Amino acid sequence: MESNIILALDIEDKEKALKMATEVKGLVKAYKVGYPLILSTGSSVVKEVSKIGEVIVDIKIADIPDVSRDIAKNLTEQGAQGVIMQGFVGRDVVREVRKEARNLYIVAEMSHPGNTDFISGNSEKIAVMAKEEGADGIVAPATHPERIRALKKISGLKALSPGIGTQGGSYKVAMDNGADYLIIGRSITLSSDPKQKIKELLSQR
Ligand code: 3DU
Repeated sequence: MESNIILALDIEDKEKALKMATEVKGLVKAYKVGYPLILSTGSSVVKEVSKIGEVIVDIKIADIPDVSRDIAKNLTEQGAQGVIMQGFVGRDVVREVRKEARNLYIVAEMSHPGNTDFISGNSEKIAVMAKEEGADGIVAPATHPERIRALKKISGLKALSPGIGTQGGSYKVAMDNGADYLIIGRSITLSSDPKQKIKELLSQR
């Protein structure tokens, strides 16, 4: 069975990140590359990781439509198989990014406490928009698994769920609530045996 784990490569060192990616190759569905790795090593790291496996770039694009589209184009040209953007910026931005992203994942709701300040009150509308604008999936929090279920039902899209392990969410509970892919970082990357840690998680399926 194909792995449902997306490894968040939040490692601020290119050699370490590439070594980690190589070590767990075959045990993860994709690598998520975000600000920590890109800002410390340069965006060409996207291409380098993409030689090892599928890369989803998570810089949570949230700019005006034209700028957001050009960011997505740049990332796609560098080898990103998918990009993650914020949904709260609105439909016009989503439409432009959709033109340049191979796979487009839209953050509907987040895993941290401040999510309830502004985002969660609009997350259902974001999920509907994601569906209407042809996104490939939504990002929904494993820290609130009932929200994965609700937002997945509303959107009918695949759910990518971060917040497992270090942030308190559970791999099994997230899956039981409909998560299709589990975004996991530190509980794997900081483990003394990342491969074994992934195998333990996958054995809960
Ligand atoms: O907590 P972890 O180390 O497993 O990392 C989670 C990753 O998922 C991290 O890269 C973060 O940027 C991303 N993420 C969230 O944690 C929460 C969200 O709502 C969206 C993305």
